[in-house]
Amino acid sequence: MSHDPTDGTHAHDHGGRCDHAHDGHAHDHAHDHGGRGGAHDDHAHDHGGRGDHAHDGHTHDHGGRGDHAHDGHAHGGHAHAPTHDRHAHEHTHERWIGPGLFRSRTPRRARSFGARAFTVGIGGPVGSGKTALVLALCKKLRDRIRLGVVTNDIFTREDAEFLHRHDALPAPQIRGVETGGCPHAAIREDITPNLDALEDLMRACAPELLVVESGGDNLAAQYSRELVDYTIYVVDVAGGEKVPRKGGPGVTQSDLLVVNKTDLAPHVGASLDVMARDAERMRQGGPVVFTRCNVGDGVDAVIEHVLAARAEALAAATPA
Ligand SMILES: Nc1nc2c(ncn2[C@@H]2O[C@H](COP(=O)(O)OP(=O)(O)OP(=O)(O)O)[C@@H](O)[C@H]2O)c(=O)[nH]1
Ligand SMILES: [Mg+2]
Repeated sequence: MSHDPTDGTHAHDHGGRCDHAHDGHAHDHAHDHGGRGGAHDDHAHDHGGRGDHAHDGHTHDHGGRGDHAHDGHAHGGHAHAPTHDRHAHEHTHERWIGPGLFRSRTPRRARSFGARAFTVGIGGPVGSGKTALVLALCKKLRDRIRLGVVTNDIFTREDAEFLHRHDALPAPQIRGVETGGCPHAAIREDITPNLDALEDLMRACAPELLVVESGGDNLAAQYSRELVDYTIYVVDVAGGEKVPRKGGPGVTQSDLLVVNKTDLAPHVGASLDVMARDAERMRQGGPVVFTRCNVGDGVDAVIEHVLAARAEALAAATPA
């Protein structure tokens, strides 16, 4: 993105990946920021979407976080510094008033699942056990339903390679995306590489259930509902008993919270009862599953939640 502070206009490049058309308009449009590059209260947009969002004189979706002021110029979750290189994603972060509530989280979008199967997003902090959960899901589900998996890493395809090495699925059913920048941008604001990978998988193997693993990130990361139909947020006990009560939208608004590495509780002085109580309170009773993903414990309960959500979504699917 370039920005001219003298006249307050800037054009968006979105890291070079958004040169695609958005329902008839190209996304490298210029905005007039009224000479100060600041208040965006006259327009907004959802950079998570590449399809059906309308720039009709500037409606936009900031991910259900409600009205907020844009300092600098924030786009769907983070405020950009005035100069941007392709991947030097220098930005300051927007302040949210709160982590949001489970019961008022953005609902799943009604859609047809022909072009892209029901999609589950797995997020969570670095090393919490996301890939271990993906592997366990693959092992337990692959004989029941055709799966496709997309992993995200910043500069490698390490997680995809790990899944290949452990024979999670036949090789063509696993793709790795190098996000090149903030992992949360790839699941929220600039989801095109992930959507492309998922749609490629559909063309190649027609999975009936898709899983996309985010790169490890912080407690504020959250998936766009345009990318995934169901969100799982994985935290781990080793991060400390406090993690569920610290909140963050992943903890409060994910469809399912997974608390992994229960075996490590005695080693870090964590009480699973306290974590369960805090999670229950923070999530207004939303579902929480305790797991040991590396050995598969608790993963059957995760599968039940996922398959129930998929069945519900398919029953409500719109025609293709
Ligand atoms: N003790 C224990 N270790 C686990 C468990 N689940 C995963 N691990 C280990 O934790 C480490 C990190 O697991 P990953 O699955 O790679 O974590 P991740 O969230 O995918 O990590 P990133 O993708 O790098 O953010 C690995 O060494 C796993 O073997 C568990 O339930 N208990
Ligand atoms: Mg991983």
